[in-house]
Amino acid sequence: MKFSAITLSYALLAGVYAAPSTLSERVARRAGRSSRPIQRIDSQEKGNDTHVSYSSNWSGAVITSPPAGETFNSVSASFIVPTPKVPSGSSSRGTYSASAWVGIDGDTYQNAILQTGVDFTITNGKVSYDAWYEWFPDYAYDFSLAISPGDVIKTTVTSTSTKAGVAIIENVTTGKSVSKSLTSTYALGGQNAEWIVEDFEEGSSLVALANWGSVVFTGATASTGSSSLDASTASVIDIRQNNKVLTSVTIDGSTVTDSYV
Ligand SMILES: *[C@@H]1O[C@H](CO)[C@@H](O)[C@H](O)[C@H]1NC(C)=O
Ligand SMILES: *[C@@H]1O[C@H](CO)[C@@H](O)[C@H](O)[C@H]1NC(C)=O
Ligand SMILES: CC(=O)N[C@H]1CO[C@H](CO)[C@@H](O)[C@@H]1O
Repeated sequence: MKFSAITLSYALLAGVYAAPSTLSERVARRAGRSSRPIQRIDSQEKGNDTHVSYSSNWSGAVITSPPAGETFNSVSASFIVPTPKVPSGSSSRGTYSASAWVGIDGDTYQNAILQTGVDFTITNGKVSYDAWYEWFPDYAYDFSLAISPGDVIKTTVTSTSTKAGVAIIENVTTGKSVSKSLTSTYALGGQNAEWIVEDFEEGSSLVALANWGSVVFTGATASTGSSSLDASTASVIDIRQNNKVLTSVTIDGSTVTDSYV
């Protein structure tokens, strides 16, 4: 972590929680924003044989190991950008966020994550979005892309080696896309493929979680050099905070439905 970034995080913690509006404010906010590896709480049986894990940070679907002898090198899915709402019982003043993304690693393999997605935020009734890419443990960086609720976007991360890859967000309606080639000294293991809605970290605490309704990841696929898998072998993760389960996730082939409940 860079010293300037730490200083900035403390500045953010000191109470600058207004909605970022200028580019420099957005960049400043982004410097303290991070999508993190999963923080597991526990696992238990749900129904007959569907295993669900609980996390304070992640909800969604994770394939926790690739086929024997292979590693994941690409994960993608499309989703409709949701309109975040204030959770019931919470003050309508304040900021609530969540983030939908696809990624490689970060669950059982915690050294690195290659990920891309969209944050959705409601601040004092005003909705805003940020499209981003990240190679954890570095911070997330913004794509220059104006996102609106109802947009259909396709998110893809592909590694070209353990330390290089590309993040792509495509507007499915127009076929136009933004992409960023990335390198890192933190090698990917290619061990996990995931489709996640996250309570991400800003400064050094989790953002207050927004009610995102449902994010439906369609065409959820993960590839290795030789296999293409859908999400049907993935495990379900739900967010649980203060002993309350806040999400409901179902998997049907290449469709992962992640709802705030
Ligand atoms: C478990 O399986 C039995 C037999 O197929 C079924 O009747 C029951 O509803 C299932 N329970 C759950 C919680 O899915
Ligand atoms: C995608 O394209 C549609 C149609 O031009 C546009 O309305 C929408 O804002 C675009 N969304 C993004 C994220 O580029
Ligand atoms: C509230 C909470 O448990 N937050 C955790 C989210 O995940 C990060 C990274 O694993 C942890 O550092 C936080 O404690």
